[in-house]
Amino acid sequence: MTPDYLPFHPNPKTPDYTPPAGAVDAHCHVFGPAAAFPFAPERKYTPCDAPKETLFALRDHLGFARNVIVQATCHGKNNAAMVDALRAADGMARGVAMIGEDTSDEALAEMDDAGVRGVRFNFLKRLVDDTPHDVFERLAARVHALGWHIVVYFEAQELDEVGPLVARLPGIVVVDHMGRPDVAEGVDGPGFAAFRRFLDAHGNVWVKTSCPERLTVAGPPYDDVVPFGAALVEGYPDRVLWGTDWPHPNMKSHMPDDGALVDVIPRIAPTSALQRTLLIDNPMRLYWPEAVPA
Ligand code: 0GY
Repeated sequence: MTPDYLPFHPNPKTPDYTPPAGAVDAHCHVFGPAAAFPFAPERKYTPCDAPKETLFALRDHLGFARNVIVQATCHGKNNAAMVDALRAADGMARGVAMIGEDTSDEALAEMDDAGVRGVRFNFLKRLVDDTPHDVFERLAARVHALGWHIVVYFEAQELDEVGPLVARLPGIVVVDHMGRPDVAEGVDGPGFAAFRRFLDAHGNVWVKTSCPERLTVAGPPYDDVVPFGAALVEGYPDRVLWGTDWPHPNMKSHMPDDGALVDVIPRIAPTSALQRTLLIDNPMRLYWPEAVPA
């Protein structure tokens, strides 16, 4: 099976920035290996294999302790590769699944046992076929009952369409990749202002300050994206997460050096207190609450 986008960086640098001990990479994926975990027939892209062993080695190399492994569309609603990685991680990984109405309560319970703590609703038309909003609402009610949260992936121009649904979802809702702003508009542009108003209005909505590599127009070292991440960390310190997005599915412009991505962290979270909140306190509250002292 031939991948139809760039392979992940073969040899990421050691970051100049050292994350605090216990840091969580709160957005990454595992893909395949296809021989064991075939990709979904309905997928919109074919990734290269990105197995759990490589993810765990990268985690150690970058100075992280834990991973949140997010189901990506290339595996569809078959969460087996992600669950296999969770079971191999010795409690040091949690998962976010993709499910449908045909996902049984038994399957949810099994995923919960493996460490899944959320579901992802993907609204990107280039990645998934449309799901009616009432289906998402029914799925949200089912997983809310398990204590899971919801991750949503949409682009800035879809906020008007998706925002009302997101506002109705129960519990914590995490928006992927800063809400995918149009960086060319600048941090004071109308799209990001609308996203910030949405965050201001909905205190249960969190945001991942991830993916400068996807959002940038200028390219590395992502100077044009830094103000967006910095505004979110400063404005919503208790509702931000950070992740590598390794192995960067579907990246066609350039493949980031994961070490260089880590070096963006102190530029968006300039104090050690903010870095601790972003990399430890927030993700631990969401994914390992049992390990957080009361
Ligand atoms: C990401 C981003 C992308 C892919 C997916 O589920 C996915 O296939 O999320 C993308 O293409 O923007 O978070 O990995």
